[in-house]
Amino acid sequence: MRKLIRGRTLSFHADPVEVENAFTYHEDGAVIVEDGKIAAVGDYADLRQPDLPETDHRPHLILPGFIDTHIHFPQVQVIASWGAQLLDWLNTYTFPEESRFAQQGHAPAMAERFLDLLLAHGTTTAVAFCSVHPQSAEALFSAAEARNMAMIAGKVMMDRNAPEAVLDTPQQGYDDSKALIAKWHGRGRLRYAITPRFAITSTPEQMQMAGQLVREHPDCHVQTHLSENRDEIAFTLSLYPQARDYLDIYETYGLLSDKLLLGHSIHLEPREIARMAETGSRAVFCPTSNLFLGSGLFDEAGLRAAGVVSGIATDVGGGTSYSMLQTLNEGYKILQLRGQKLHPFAAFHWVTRGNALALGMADRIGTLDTGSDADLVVLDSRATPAMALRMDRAGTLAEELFILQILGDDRSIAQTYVAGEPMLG
Ligand code: XAN
Repeated sequence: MRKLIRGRTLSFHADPVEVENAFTYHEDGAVIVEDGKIAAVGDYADLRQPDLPETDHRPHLILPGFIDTHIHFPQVQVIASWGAQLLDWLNTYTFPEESRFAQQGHAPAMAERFLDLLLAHGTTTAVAFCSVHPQSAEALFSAAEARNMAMIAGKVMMDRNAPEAVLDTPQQGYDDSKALIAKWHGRGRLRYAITPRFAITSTPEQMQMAGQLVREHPDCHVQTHLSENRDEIAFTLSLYPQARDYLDIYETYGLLSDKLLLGHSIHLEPREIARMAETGSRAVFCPTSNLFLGSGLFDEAGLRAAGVVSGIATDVGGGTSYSMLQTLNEGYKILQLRGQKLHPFAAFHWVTRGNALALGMADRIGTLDTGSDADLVVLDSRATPAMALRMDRAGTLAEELFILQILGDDRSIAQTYVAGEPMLG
């Protein structure tokens, strides 16, 4: 089935540093979609064809769908929990909540709500932590498959320092992950992420098993957390006294590669930064979470200068919004506190092509290039009275993007397409 989607198309095609000069924008543009892929993008006048069905989104912008590189599916009912920093927050709210995913029917119900929320916020791909229970990953993969979404997910492996109800064992964690990989990895648009939660909740025996999974499945992503909070780092190092630093634990067990996504990566030692750059391991900036949990200020420019590739993510439910626009808003402010500037072109590059590059998937998602998957977001820059008023004084595309970046949220998502199919309304 071939169809045309009309609007102001915007897509990026270079590294973030060059991004101000490396985007393609069509004021009266169009995307032609065929069999879920982008068959062409360009000026409407050049692409229109008699008998081709058309959807007209003018004056809205059409971008590649947003990519969220770190989010916790079983935390949909933890978001906005009061008064704690990371370790307290995990013990008080998060682990008890994740234990509910053992209950029959809970994970499938939450999976539908979770994906509804992602799509309502313009997110078409997410890299998700599930609970320790394999049925939570089963539920998320099934629901994502039904919507044909490019979802990356994994059940957390965790065998200590949490309530019994959210613990596995090294062998169980390995066996469950292995079975999930066999069933879901590479099925349609789905991919598996091997997911040792973080070093605090995995014994050395479990880290060993995680390393074995990584060796056996080098094409799977790997996701965990690194250096989010000072108490977390101190506790981690007390559990692994041989380690040179926090990253060294993951290195010892063979987890470091360009498939590894290290959520937070805030309080890093120079050696850790150098090893991340050498191994291609990714840092993932989670601004709303870092502010909400009082964790610290991510050093985007420092990591970039050192050669570390960074993704950006919501980290719901430590994060306070599903919106990648609100994530950019808080990200802008954190970088201001660091004396760094997040230019709107770099920001929109980051949540589309930049995150796709961080995932090694920029040939398929995060772009409007011909041949890539037709995952799209349609953005309304005048979605609220405050935005409309501000837009009346905006003269450039950069200004418009910045208004979306600072004031936008799910109200600005006019439509979300997954593999060419409209998912809202
Ligand atoms: N470390 C974490 N950090 C966070 O923000 N959310 C979590 O669920 C988590 N687990 C370990």
